Amino acid sequence: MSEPSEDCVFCTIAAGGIPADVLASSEHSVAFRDLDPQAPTHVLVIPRRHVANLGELADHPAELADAVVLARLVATQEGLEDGYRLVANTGARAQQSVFHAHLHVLGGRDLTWPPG
Ligand code: D5M
Repeated sequence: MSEPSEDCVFCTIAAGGIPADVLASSEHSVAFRDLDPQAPTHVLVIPRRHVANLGELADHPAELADAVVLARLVATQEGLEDGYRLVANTGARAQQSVFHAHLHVLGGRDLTWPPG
């Protein structure tokens, strides 16, 4: 599960194999704009490591922390100091559609609660 997968679109983005609007990167993580934005700012932060979801990334705490730090950097770069949301859909029932761990960074509008 942790090997890069040719079949995984986010592994391919992390390897530079397909274009993405990359905003920032770090030792363990890459941040790029979501193709289907749900807010004025909608960025995905992914670990370079292929794991299925954020819960699995918690087995690698330094990499989990690296992703959160990169998400905070992106939020700052995007001017989201008034508020932003980090979302990690985990599992099919939570509408996860890409099974490579990722954090959604959402902001730039008033976000409602609860989510659907
Ligand atoms: O979110 C998966 C997200 O990934 C969804 O918002 C679309 C986005 N996506 C899928 N393919 C790409 C590429 N190639 N570039 C940018 N964004 C992409 P989930 O939480 O799994 O539903």
